[in-house]
Amino acid sequence: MSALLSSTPRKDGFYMPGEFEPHDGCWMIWPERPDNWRLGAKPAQKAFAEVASVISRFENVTMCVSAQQFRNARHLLPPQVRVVEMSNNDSWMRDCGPTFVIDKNGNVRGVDWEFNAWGGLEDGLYFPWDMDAQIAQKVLEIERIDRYKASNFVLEGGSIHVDGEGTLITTEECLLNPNRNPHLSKEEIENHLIEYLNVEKIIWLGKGVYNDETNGHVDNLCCFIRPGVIALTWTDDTNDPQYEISSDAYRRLATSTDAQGRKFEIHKIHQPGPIYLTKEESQGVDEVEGTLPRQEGDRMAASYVNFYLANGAAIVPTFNLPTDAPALHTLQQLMPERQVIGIYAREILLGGGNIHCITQQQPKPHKG
Ligand code: KQY
Repeated sequence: MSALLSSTPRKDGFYMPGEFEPHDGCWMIWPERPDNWRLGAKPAQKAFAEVASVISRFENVTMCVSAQQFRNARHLLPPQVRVVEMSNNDSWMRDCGPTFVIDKNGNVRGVDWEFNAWGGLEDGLYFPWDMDAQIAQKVLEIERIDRYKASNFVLEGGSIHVDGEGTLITTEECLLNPNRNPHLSKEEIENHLIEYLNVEKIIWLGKGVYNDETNGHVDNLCCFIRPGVIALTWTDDTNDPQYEISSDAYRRLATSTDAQGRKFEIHKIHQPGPIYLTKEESQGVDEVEGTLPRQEGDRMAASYVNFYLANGAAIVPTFNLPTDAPALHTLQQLMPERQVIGIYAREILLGGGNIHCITQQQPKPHKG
């Protein structure tokens, strides 16, 4: 069974490990809504299937799929990917899935945050989001993993990164946005992060990637390669609005130390593009009231650092651009212990996120 716990991870000695630590597996949700994914989500489904298929070479993958899509997903996914029926509003497991926490005795538990579709009724990306809000609990029920409910605290998994050694990075643009937790002060938000992720030090960056519809999730801007080592999306073009955003993040990271007192080693990963939505792409999306429209010429929040770390691999979005090869090369140099694999991910980007946003790791608990 999956018990609802009334304590917090910190009180019980549980903490969120770094994504680079060993996994039991990876969770994803199958895309289908035609008001976010063009052409009835067919191209996106192929891209999601490729991501799942590649990750499944390295660790277990479970794809959560609506009843209507079960047969289609089962057909498009390789047999080693487990397909389970689960109602959903969209396909962003990073953000509506559970955050897994572990302890030193080999136990794993899950945190179930409040989810409001990136901004609720004020400027959320779709309505309703009730089925997405139940995904974390359902995943934990399937795995028989005990659950902490972070009531009255809205958080998406993509808005935080941890190093598993006491450090958390996030952005002010997202976590201090009044469309998430207007009832909480910055200090109260920090206290929730400390209690539910058991971190010691929070590093606040300013804004996320330019025009990111998540209000600046940190997982599109930068990430931990390992403790003390960060990959940061970058541009040298001083006329690009991303320049000031990335420069500010660089300055803040360079003048900080982590929870262990280390200075960060920061690696710049040059951004793709800029990439803009084409007329054909825009016309393929069913425009409906209440969902963020997709318009020709919209600049998309493309970044190579929105990658997923699987056991022994890094699965990196690519865009068929000249910037792909240098990004993959730099990431491979930074992670010689992993196979760095690029997947053409424009169709995922068109939905508003990328490979990290559609995946959620379940850590392998370890003893001592
Ligand atoms: O990037 C993400 N973490 C999620 C993006 C959601 C976009 C919904 N259209």
